[in-house]
Amino acid sequence: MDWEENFNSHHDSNPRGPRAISLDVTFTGFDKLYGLPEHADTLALKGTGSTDPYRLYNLDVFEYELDNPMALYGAIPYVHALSPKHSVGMMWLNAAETWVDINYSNEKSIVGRVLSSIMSSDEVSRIDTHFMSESGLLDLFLFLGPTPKDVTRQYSNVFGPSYLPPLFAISYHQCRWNYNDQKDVLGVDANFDKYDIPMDVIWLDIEHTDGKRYFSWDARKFPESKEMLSTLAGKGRNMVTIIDPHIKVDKNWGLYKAGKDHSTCGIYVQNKDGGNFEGHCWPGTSSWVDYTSPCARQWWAEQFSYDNYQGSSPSLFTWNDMNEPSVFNGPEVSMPKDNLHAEQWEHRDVHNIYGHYMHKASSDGQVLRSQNTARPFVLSRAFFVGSHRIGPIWTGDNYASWEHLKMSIPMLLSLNVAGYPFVGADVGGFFGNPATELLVRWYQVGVLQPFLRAHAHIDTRRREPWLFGEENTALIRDALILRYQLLPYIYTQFYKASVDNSPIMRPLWYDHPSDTSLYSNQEEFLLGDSLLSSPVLESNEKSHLVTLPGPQVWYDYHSYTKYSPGTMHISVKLSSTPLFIKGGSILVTKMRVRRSSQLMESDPYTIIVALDNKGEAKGEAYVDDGKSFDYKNNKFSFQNLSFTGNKLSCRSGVKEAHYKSAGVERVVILGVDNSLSASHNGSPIISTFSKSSHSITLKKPNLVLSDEWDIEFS
Ligand code: NBV
Repeated sequence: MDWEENFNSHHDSNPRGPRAISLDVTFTGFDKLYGLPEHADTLALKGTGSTDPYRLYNLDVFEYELDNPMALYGAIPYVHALSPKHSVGMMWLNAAETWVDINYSNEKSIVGRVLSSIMSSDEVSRIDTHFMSESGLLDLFLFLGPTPKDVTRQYSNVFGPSYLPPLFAISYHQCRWNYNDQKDVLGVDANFDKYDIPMDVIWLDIEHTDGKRYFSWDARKFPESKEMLSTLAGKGRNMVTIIDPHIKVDKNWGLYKAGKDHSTCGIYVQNKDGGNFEGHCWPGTSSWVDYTSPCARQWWAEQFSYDNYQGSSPSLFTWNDMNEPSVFNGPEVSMPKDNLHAEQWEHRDVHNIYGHYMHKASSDGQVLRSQNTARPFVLSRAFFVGSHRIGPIWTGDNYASWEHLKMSIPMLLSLNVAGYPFVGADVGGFFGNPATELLVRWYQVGVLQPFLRAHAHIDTRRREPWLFGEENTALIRDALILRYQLLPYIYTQFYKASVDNSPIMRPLWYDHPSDTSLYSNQEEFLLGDSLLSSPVLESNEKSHLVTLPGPQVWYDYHSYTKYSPGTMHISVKLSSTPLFIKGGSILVTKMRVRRSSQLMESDPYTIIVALDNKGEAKGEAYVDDGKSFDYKNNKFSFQNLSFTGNKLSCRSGVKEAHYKSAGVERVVILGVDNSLSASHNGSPIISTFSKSSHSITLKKPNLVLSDEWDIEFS
C-alpha cells in the first residue's frame, strides 16, 4: 500500500505506513491539568473542544502566537493533574509528533459515580485526555502522589533530578545578536564595571564565526579570542558562543570533512535514499549531525577539546540553537520525516528527542575537555524528557511586549511543573524594542526566574542597562543586585533540585494544593520554597494586587513589613519589585555585591530569619566551590538552620560533607516585638532592634556558615 503524502511543496514517502498510537486517559476527581510544555498558553491547560489539540512537535516558530496550543521548540509529554486532596503525574514517553486533546467536565463516569458516593459529593469533576503520537511504543509512567511534592519525587526517581549548574550559570548573562567584535565585547564588559552592575557572562551569536562554521572565529572581528577570554576571566567573567547543529557543506573545511569521512560511523543524518541529507540554514547548504547516534555524539563531544576548538578556553561555554532541528527549506522549517538516523530510525520517530541529544553531546564535550573536573554549561532551545539533567533551556524568540512578559510566567511554570527547573525567557524580549518601563519591569521579573539572560534580535536598538538614563540604569542595577544578593538562596534551591528535582519556580498551588483559588494564578510565583514574587506586569501600575497564600504570615523582602495571608492591594512605583518572604523560613544571602558571582566567593553571609506566628523558622544553606564536581566527593556543606525556643541553630544536614564556607556577617530576625540580647557560647553579640520594622539585626556574630553553632536570645 502506498502511504506517501504531500505537504505544500514537501513530500513524505512514509515507506513504513501508518503506525500511530493513541490512548484515552481520564483523570477522575481532578480539577485542573498542568504541564505539556512547550506552549505559549495558560498555566492551567485549557479544554481543546474548540481549538486544535496541544501539539508537541519541536519547531522553530517565527514570531509565535500567544494563548495558542501550537507547537514550539521543545516537548515534554507530561501532565500533572491536581485536586485539593490529590495530585498525579503522567508521562507519555514518545518522541514522535504528539497531540493531546483535553476535555474538562463534571459529567459522571462509572468511576466518578463510585467516587462521588465515597466522597459524599454530588459532582466529581473529570478530565478526559486523548494522547496521540504518529509512531512509537506505548510507554506510560504514572506518578501517584498524593501531594505535588510526592509527584515530583516519584518523577525524579524515574527521570532523574536536575543538573547542578556552576554558580555563574545562575547569575546574570548579557547576550545580543550580536556583539560585533572583540572591542565591542570588551567595551560592554568595561561598562558593566563603570556603571557598577554585576554580570557573569557575555554571549556571542552566529556572527562571531567564520561564515557560520561553528567552532571557529571570524578572524577579522575576533583575532585574539583567547586574550579576550582571559580579560573577562580576570574579573571572574565567562563567555558563551553559539554552536548550531547544521554543518556547512564545505569540502575545504576540516570539520565538515571529518564528519563526512568518519571511519566508524555515519556522522550526518541521511536522506530517505541513504545519502547525507543536505538542507538550507545559516551557512547555506548544510548537513545535520545525527546526535541520536552514540558514535556521532562522541565525535561531536571531541570537537570541544581545546585542540579542536581553536581559540577556546576553560571559561568558554556553549549555546545550542536551531536544534529542533530548524531547516529553512524543510517541511514546517524542519527535517523531512522520512530522513534516516542511526539504526535506520526514521526522523519521524525521533524528531522530538533530536535536540536533547545535541544538548547532551555538547555538555559531554565540555566535561571531556576538562577531563571531568568542571561542570558544563550549555543552553539549548529544543528539549525533551530528561533534558533537565543536562542544562538550561530558554523560551526562544519572544517579543518586547507586556503580553510576552506576562506569558513568560505560565511558560516557565509549566516547564517547572513538567520537571524542568532551569529555564528562562529572553529578558527585554527578543524581537522589537522594549519601552524603557517595560525593560525595567522585565529585569525585575527576570531576576527572580531560574535562568537570567538579556537577549535581543540583530535588528533591535542596543539596550545594555546604561542606555536608558541614570534613573533607569539605577533601577536595572537594583534588580540585578537583588539577584546577586539572593544567589546563595537560589543556589541552595538548585542543589535541592539536583537531589529530588524540586521545582525552582513554582505555581502558588504547588505548596498550597488545597487552596483552589490559586489554581489559575499565573501572575505570581514562588522562587524556591521561601520567596513569593508578585511582579508588576502592567504599564503605569500604581496599585498592585497581591495574593499571599495562608496560613503563614509573609514579610516584604525590602521593608520587612509583615503581612497576613490573603489578597490585597499594595501601592507600587517603578522601583518596586514586590517580593515576600514566607514566615517560618530562613534564607541565606550575600549583601556585598561585586562584579561577578565568582568574586563574591569569600564574602560573608547575611542570614534572614522570618518568624512564623509561633516565633519559629527553618531553612537550609548549600555551599560548595560553585564550579567543580568535588561536591560528589562530599566537598560541600549543607546546613540546616532553625529558630525555636529563642535559639538560632545551625547544624550540618549531611554529616559526611565538608566544605569550609565564608563567615556570617549579619543575622536579621523578622517578626520580633521586643529587643532581645543575643550571645554565642556566652559571648554577647551586638544587636539592634528596630521598632518600626519589628526586626533585630545582629552584627559580626563571628561564625562560619559551614560550622555548627547556636545563638541564644534572652
Ligand atoms: O542565532 C540567531 C538567533 C538567536 O539570536 C535567537 O536567540 C534564536 O532563538 N536564532 C534564533 C536564529 C534566528 C532567529 C530569527
